[in-house]
Amino acid sequence: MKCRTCGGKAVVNMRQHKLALCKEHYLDWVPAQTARFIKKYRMFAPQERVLVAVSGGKDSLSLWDILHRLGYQADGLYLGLGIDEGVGYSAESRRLTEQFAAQRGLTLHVVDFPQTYGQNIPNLAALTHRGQGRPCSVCGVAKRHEMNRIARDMGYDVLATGHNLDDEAAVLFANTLAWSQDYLLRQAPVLPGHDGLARKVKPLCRFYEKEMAAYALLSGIEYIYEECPFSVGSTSIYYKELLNQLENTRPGAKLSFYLRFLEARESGMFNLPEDSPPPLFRCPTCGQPTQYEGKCSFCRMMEKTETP
Ligand code: Q46
Ligand code: ZN
Ligand code: ZN
Repeated sequence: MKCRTCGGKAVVNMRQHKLALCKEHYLDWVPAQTARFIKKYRMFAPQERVLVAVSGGKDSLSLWDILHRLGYQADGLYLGLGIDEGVGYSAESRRLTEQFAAQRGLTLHVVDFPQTYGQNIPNLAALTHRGQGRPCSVCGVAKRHEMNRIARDMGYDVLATGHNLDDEAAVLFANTLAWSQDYLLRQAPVLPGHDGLARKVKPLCRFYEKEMAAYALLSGIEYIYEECPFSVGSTSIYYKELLNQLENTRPGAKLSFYLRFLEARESGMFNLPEDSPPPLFRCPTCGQPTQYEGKCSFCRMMEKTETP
């Protein structure tokens, strides 16, 4: 297999794009495509300050690397969830993230939940009796709250996450099975900011997971291979497997599922005006935007952990 650009030996063959590239040209192709998606979906302008949510995994570290290589002003935010018991997941992911930032001289903000709020995420879930053994819903509320808080307090224009095509296609599949119009409407490469809510962007949303793994590997990025132990057995992993089976027999199916959805969404298929989201309220405790009047879900959750 030969590189389409230089005719040298290809190391990556992307059947879905009918494209094979050598290492050098693959490492050029990924950032060039990312720059194209950032422009196409109007994610952010060159002078805007970007906060990248980094977990220590291949996608978020690659995203940070790409934005840095493209010359964007991108700083990192690492959230220490305190998921360590037996596995040391948080400790290792933090070490690799800090190492990545130090090697490139990048600015990294760290919020450690046990230190800042006195509880790790599994304990928070147990104390609030949410999640039935899986702390993911608590984790999601906490992460969203902290990401928005840091973006707002530190004056970032936009919050970027490393969601790839496999992530997006799995969420889309779940929302389509349930025909959840609200969720379908909220799934897009860019969610505009409003009422104190930071703009959110997903610059990697059109890259297959394996493309990002190849990028991280070929760029020599050291990342944590293990997923969070609580992701094992999740529905989203099951949907990813199903979509991979489909992709194996029909290369490109995953990408076309996602892109056709974006087109349908753009054409107004879901019948709700995207640019007029419902106005948000302000949480009286933390000042963050919230969907309903009164305390935000994070503050209500934290209240339950206080001993009377
Ligand atoms: S939500 Fe659940 Fe993830 Fe939080 S507890 Fe782990 S698996 S990290 S994306
Ligand atoms: Zn080449
Ligand atoms: Zn609040």
